[in-house]
Amino acid sequence: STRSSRDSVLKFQAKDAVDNSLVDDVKEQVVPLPLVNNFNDNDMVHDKRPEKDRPKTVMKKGVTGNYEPAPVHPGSGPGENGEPVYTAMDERTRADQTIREYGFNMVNSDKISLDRTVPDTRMDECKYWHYPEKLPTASVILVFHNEGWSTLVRTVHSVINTTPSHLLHEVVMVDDFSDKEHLKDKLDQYMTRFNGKVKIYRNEERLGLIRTRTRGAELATGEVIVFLDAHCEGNPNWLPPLLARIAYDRTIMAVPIVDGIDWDNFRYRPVYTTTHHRGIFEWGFLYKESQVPQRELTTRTYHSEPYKSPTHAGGLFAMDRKYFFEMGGYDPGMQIWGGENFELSFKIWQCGGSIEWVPCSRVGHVYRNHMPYGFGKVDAKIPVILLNYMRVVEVWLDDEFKEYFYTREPSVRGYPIGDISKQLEFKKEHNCKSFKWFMENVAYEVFERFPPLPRNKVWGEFKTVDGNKCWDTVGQSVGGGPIGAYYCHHAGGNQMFRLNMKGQLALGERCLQAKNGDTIHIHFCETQPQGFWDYDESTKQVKHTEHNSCVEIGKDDSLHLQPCDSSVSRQQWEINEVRSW
Ligand code: LR7
Ligand code: MN
Repeated sequence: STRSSRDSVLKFQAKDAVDNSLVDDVKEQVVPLPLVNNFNDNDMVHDKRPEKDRPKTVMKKGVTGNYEPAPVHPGSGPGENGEPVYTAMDERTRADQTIREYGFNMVNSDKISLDRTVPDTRMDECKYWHYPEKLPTASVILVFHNEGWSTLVRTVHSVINTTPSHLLHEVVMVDDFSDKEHLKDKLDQYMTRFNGKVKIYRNEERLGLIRTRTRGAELATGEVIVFLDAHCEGNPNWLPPLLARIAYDRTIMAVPIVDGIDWDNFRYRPVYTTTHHRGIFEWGFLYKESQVPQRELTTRTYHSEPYKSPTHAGGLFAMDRKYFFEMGGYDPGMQIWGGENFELSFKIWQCGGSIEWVPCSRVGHVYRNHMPYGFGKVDAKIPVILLNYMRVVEVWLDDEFKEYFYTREPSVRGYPIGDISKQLEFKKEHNCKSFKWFMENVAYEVFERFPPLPRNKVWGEFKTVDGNKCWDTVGQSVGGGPIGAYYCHHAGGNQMFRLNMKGQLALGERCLQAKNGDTIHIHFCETQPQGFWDYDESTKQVKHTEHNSCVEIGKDDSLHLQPCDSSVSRQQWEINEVRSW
């Protein structure tokens, strides 16, 4: 599937050169924090105020920060301090049912206080930042579709408990046409306890998360909009560091570090506590995170300072509300789920703004076990996520880069994606820079990790010449058993392979390797897009040039490398391009 996933988050080996040592120096040090824009290009900063007129964030070592809350002491109930909770034997059936329904173990979630504490996972330095006294107010926007009760309501409690009340203008909840009873009157009733601070709006049809967020932004009246998924818990003092960046320059999208919360036991699990990571992508636009290059980190004085990032996961970020609409909001042609993070990111960067990840702002997000909901009525003959990616690619990428995407996702090339003239017009009017500029100046590590893809030699389903069996992952994933063949379903997915001009044979972002010169297994692709595979159009054989052997289907539908013999029909493969439209 094309879901972005933390499973495939990239972790580079390079060690951070910056030491995250504890702050033990009580001598006051005042260092202004405008250090982030190191571009020569002055147009980068939309905010034209001279440096001296901008609200300052300063480090005062040993002096507790002005927004720093008093430490909260964890209660004694289940799940306090982000500890895990467990399911008893007699709860198992009901717990499993909630997991299927929500992707979360709601039986465990229901045991945890709606006001539970989570561990402070910030770097120690974070307690000593002093943010501007005057910060813009925030509307926290939570869009939701058929979310479970306690995870949703705990998000609201957490937002209220972990933000300064004078900065929290409102919580805007937008119900994306949920059909669960607990999300109707019961929810309205419940939220009245917050005396109007929490507002609930409802869609009259399913709009999907992207359009629902746009609606939330339109309904919001705070100066800054902060989007969170509807299953989050804030770390201490997460909001002011985001607002401070926007106060400094309203064209900055400020992104918190997203800690993990377990879908089953709700353990709060910190990520990246000493090293810095940022959002990138591969050429199929699967979202990735990788360690921030030194080139970026060395522009900063403190290890806890914000740093620039090419993109973000999508769910959690803060933006000046007017600036969001000046940027056109999200492309209204994108549907339901996926790709909107890239659209907004590329648009912001290429049209003069910037994205920063803010290490002192941390928010936990419950990663689901699986996506429990369908996408509803969708106007597309290809997967909606790919349609969304195509709109991003066609508007924001230059031709050479578009080609890498279509090499990676050949089955959608040429699919009509609807009207993008407004987006192209926007790009022209705002004098937006090229994707090449973005790649060279912002996302410069992407090419190191994901070099340009050689063109495909052949792609599609690999079918036996007699019979209707196709190469199939047969449920195997990275590091697992051998792939085999199965009845052709002509739907692509786990039966769609690509062989490129440099001999690499891939399925999605994964590659095929021969094991012991015999069976074929799936691995993450090597950085260099090359390999030992070849296809002989005349004999229809798939060859492994290193082992000098050919892929043959066994009587049991297993795949093996055997000495090449073009008279053996079990070594002959028809390769048919597959399209869903
Ligand atoms: O049709 C829908 N309508 C909705 O209102 C589908 C979803 N939603 C709501 C849903 O209830 C939730 O509050 O939208 C929010 C996000 O949906 P999730 O939680 O099912 O998405 P996700 O966490 O699996 O996916 C990530 O990618 C999405 C699509 O691109 C969004 O950008 C999500 O916000 C994003 N989540 C994060 O970035 C969290 C952290 C990293 C990850 C993954
Ligand atoms: Mn989510």
